[in-house]
Amino acid sequence: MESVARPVSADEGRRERLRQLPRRRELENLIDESAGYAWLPAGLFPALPASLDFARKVFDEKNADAVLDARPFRGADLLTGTKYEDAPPFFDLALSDELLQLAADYLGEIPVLMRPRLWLTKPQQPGTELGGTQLFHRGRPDARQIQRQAKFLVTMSDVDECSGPFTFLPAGISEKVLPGYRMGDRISDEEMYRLVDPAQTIQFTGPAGAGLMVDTMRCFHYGRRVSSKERLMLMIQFMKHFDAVEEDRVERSEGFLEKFGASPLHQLVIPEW
Ligand SMILES: O=C(O)CCC(=O)C(=O)O
Repeated sequence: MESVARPVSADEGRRERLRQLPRRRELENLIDESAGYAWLPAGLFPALPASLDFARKVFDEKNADAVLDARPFRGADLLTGTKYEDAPPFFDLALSDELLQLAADYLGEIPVLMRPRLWLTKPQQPGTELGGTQLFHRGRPDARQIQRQAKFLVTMSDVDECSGPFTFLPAGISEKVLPGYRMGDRISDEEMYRLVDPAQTIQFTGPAGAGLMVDTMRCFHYGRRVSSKERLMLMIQFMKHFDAVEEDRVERSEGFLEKFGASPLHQLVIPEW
């Protein structure tokens, strides 16, 4: 009987490709599945210094005119990378072998890059009520179905307790508290700390250039409770192809094709939809 090859689905193709990724031994098994996060070891990301220089330049150019969101907790997106030309150094970091290895291993397939963002948050009046992402949450209210993503946060300024550090609970703890939790909903400290010892929260502080990979779908987290020192943060996130929300997708542009057009792997990371 004639055998007919079963067509390979897009997602299967992405899983198969995992084996062809360029790999660094030091990054193998960096992310503990039950924790849902990992600190990025300093010195292993050759594309990072250019991102720091670029972020500083964007900050110097835009800070004076930065329009903060009317809601004090939002701060400003100083830059949103809709295409390669908007922020080549951020895209070079996002598309680097090192970040792709970590994101792909965690998601179990060659993932899709979503729009990188440069966040600026500024001190707010003492006593201002907390809101939005300043409250514990996981997932996103506009896409509650998404269960997993790989988010990279890299400090572009020195961040300490006064600059509203990103603060989170490991996935193992997060997934056990609040069994009826609806993804994207906000939880007060009071409610969370009735269930969890505050000592179990982890704060992401560090000098400019420090990095964290965290699954914000699995780990409860908050940030931006800035008391006295502004914070500049680069956010790069990857999703599974199936989950990649339309409004955060990156456009495939001339600049991208010039640099990565010959790489079938990178074509999957910024696909043509
Ligand atoms: O800016 C922060 O530290 C919080 C970010 C956040 O809530 C998120 O990435 O989902």
